[in-house]
Amino acid sequence: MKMIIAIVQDKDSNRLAGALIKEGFRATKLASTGGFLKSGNTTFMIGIEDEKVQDALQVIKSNCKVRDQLVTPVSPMGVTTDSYIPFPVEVQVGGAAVFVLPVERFEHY
Ligand code: 2BA
Ligand code: 2BA
Repeated sequence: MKMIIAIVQDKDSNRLAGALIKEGFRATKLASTGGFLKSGNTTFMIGIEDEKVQDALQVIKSNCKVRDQLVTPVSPMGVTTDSYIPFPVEVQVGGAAVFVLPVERFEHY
């Protein structure tokens, strides 16, 4: 058994949750925050049999889009000086950052 941890954009989370249910996968959704953008994203935990991992990854891949997002970097040392003008820069936020972990044991009471 494996645990898929997938961090996706909030905009894709409802569609992904619906698609996982439709395909018969069980999942838990957690509200999370990206460390870099400091904005909300959604973390899916999907406990799954080894042989179904690829199918679940395909569902994630086809329901999550890559998007560009503008971010204004914080000034050096957190202080804005005359010589530092913060320009927004564009970062590409992934469709999904996915980790597949081995599960030693699963109990369901
Ligand atoms: P929920 O996803 O809201 O599911 C609540 C209950 O609905 C489940 O109880 C199960 O009886 C049923 N259910 C869920 N998905 C189903 C599906 N695809 N087909 C048929 N019935 C389904 P539990 O199995 O006791 O799960 C309770 C909660 O534990 C779940 O809430 C979910 O948040 C989490 N969970 C269970 N199995 C999981 C897994 N393999 N991976 C990640 N989270 C899991
Ligand atoms: P955030 O940390 O808010 O990152 C959003 C996007 O900003 C990232 O997209 C990446 O393009 C950029 N970024 C993040 N950290 C950066 C850095 N130190 N330098 C330059 N650019 C940086 P993704 O890579 O697609 O990640 C989307 C979200 O997935 C992340 O949101 C984070 O919540 C999660 N994530 C990505 N990689 C992770 C990892 N190795 N461990 C844990 N969570 C991760």
